[in-house]
Amino acid sequence: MGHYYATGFTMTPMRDSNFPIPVAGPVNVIGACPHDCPDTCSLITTVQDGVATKVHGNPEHPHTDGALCAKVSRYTERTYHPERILHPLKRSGPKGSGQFERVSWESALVDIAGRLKTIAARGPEAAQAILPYSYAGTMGLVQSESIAARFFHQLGASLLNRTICSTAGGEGLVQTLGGKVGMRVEFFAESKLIIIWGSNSITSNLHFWRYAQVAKRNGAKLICIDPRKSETAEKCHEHIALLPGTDAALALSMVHELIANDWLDHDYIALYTLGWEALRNRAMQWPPERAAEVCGISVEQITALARDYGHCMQRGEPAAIRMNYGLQRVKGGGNAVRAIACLPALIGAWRHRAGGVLLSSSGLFPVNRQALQRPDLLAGRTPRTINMVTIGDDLLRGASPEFGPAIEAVVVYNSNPVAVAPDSSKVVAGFAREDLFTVVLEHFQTDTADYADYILPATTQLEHWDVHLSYGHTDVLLNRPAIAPAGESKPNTQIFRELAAHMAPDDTGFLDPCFTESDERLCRTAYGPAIDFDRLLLQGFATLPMADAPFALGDFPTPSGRCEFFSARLQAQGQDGLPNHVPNHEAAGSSAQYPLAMISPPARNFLNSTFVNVKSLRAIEGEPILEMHAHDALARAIQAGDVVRVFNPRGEYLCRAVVSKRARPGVVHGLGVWWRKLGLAGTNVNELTSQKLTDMGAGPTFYDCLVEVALVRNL
Ligand SMILES: Nc1nc2c(c(=O)[nH]1)N[C@H]1C(S)=C(S)[C@@H](COP(=O)(O)OP(=O)(O)OC[C@H]3O[C@@H](n4cnc5c(=O)[nH]c(N)nc54)[C@H](O)[C@@H]3O)O[C@H]1N2
Ligand SMILES: Nc1nc2c(c(=O)[nH]1)N[C@H]1C(S)=C(S)[C@@H](COP(=O)(O)OP(=O)(O)OC[C@H]3O[C@@H](n4cnc5c(=O)[nH]c(N)nc54)[C@H](O)[C@@H]3O)O[C@H]1N2
Ligand SMILES: [Mo]
Repeated sequence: MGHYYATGFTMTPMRDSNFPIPVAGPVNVIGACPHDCPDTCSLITTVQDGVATKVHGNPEHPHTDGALCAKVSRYTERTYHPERILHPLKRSGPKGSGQFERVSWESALVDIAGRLKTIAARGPEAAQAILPYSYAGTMGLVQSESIAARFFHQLGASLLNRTICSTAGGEGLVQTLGGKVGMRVEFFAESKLIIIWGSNSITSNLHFWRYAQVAKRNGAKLICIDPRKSETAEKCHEHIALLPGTDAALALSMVHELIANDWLDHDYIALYTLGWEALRNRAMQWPPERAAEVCGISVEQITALARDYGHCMQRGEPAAIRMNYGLQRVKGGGNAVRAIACLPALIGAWRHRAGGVLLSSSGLFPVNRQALQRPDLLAGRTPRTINMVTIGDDLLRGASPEFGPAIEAVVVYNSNPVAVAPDSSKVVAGFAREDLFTVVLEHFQTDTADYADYILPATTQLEHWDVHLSYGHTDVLLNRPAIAPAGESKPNTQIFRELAAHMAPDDTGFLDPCFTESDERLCRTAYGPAIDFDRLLLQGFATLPMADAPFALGDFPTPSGRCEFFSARLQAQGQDGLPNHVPNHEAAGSSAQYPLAMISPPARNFLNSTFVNVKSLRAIEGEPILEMHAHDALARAIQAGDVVRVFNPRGEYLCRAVVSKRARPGVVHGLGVWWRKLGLAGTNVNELTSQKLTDMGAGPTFYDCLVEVALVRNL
């Protein structure tokens, strides 16, 4: 059975809601995993008589290597889920009641377009009362910000700063290495030392872990730096369980030790870095004793870590660091990433293709966002920007000269803010506003969709076209539709095309041909001539042309072309020009009333809040839990399996306690982003997290959160 590549699928202009679907079978259709995960797997969907029977990992794609995670191998269960939204729905009960009635597409589109037109007709100032809210439900470049972005640009709606995941670390990288750039992931297999820093690779970067395993078999040492003894930490040779938000102190102390022992590549530093003397002075303020105190670990752990790293330099062996975004969801997240990103240059690790650091590779992809998103449609208007992290406060804000108009309408797609945004009680109160008009494009009736005035049924990745980049490898992927759209669902692009058509002719700007560009065309537009699209159509993936060791001879994409230990741009913004330890907003041990630091990293079988409603996966996760150390449990008379109340001034959350060796004293773990309505008492962990922002990138501080925990006696 060959892959179903060409016949009928390509080239002919097609209506986007009318895919040519293979009728006989079985056939294999090549696609891409749409989820917000560094792995961006190449998928093969087996289709029999128009029905997707199985989703496999593509054995021909080197990074996927024929294997998928448990979640996506169950993709058909999600696609054919009995609760899939198949028709447009209009609210029929009170706001938030989750009661809806089926309506036609035409009546929904007429009503929604009418509401948006009425707001926009009051002028450019008032148009900003409309807000798009979207993130990475699909990472596809076409089904995320293409026609949707054009639509909101033409409308003059508020812009959205899409900060909820990675902007602190992203900015840290940009200010140090010059972009979201780094090692090619496949070369981790050749490393002799791999430091897995703020990442639970087995949960959230499985295909990287496969390369790390190859390295381990070839004698590499693996060290994990994570407050939690994660699935990954327990399989590494060493685990350093530092307190949340103390990574910069640890990294600076490593620099201290590299200097003290002269484990430095002086040539690399002289030729390819900027600000060495200044960094040196800074690092000398971080002897291991000081860092040990801040990080809540032993001096020996720090000196041993630095020795392992320094020895690679001495032996000429490649040392690699895999950071992930887990370490930058704290106040000092940007500084932490900067401090860590300085390390490879100090030992000249970049000289080797298996040395250096990788946090994100997304900056390596030559995506033509201007062409996809058409910011020129703003035509001189400069709408305000809303930070998606502070959606709770912003929905509750009245009009003011600083803020502009109160938000009157929100269009949500590819996101579930009521579950994933911090400080949920505010988010819920905001979405519950009677005078807010909310449209949600979704597959399911999520916590957010419960608050919608209209839910519009969107297609899944098996039902639409897209192209992808990856933030964990360096291949472009193509996704072909494998099956016809379920029910009356439509791709996001098509929904915005039809909304645009309903805005015209009142707003003739919506008659621009860019609002009728097909998905297949948009797939070509995304990379322009940078990628051989015909090859992509045939093979499903294409590797970016790039050097094996891109920074072996400096050549960083910074203004100076060097690795910038010192950043003049940061200093010009009034920031510290050097990386430093920036204590958490809510540092462990700083409050007697709320003595426990809570982090809430991903649960393995969910992806953010996606998959929580897939029964077989929820069955593996069981119920919402809080992992805590035996010492902290005992002090509160809590036993394994007890229902506990986790609380702070922002709210409370009921879940089941797991007394666990994964937790260190003083730190508790509220795993996963559960749907509120599938939790124990209708809330989730974000009831406790705050809307406070990071040092750089205006990002969220989900893992910078103090709580107290108490036993619940009657439940
Ligand atoms: N299965 C699964 N895979 C996922 C996701 C998911 O929800 N589920 N989420 C996806 C998304 S959105 C992203 S952004 C990526 C990256 O996802 P991330 O959210 O970065 O998740 P992880 O890579 O698992 O890294 C989180 C790890 O960082 C640790 N951590 C928490 N605070 C700190 C700290 O202050 N310092 C250090 N050193 N470590 C800390 C946590 O204990 C956890 O083990 O993964 C993606 N992949
Ligand atoms: N406490 C805590 N909170 C967190 C995190 C944490 O670690 N702890 N992680 C944070 C991080 S890293 C991130 S990235 C955010 C993620 O936040 P979100 O990007 O909102 O991610 P999801 O919760 O996966 O919700 C995505 C939604 O998009 C929908 N969707 C998927 N594909 C499509 C499509 O093609 N069309 C439409 N219309 N909808 C689609 C899915 O059904 C799903 O409901 O959450 C953040 N929140
Ligand atoms: Mo994320």
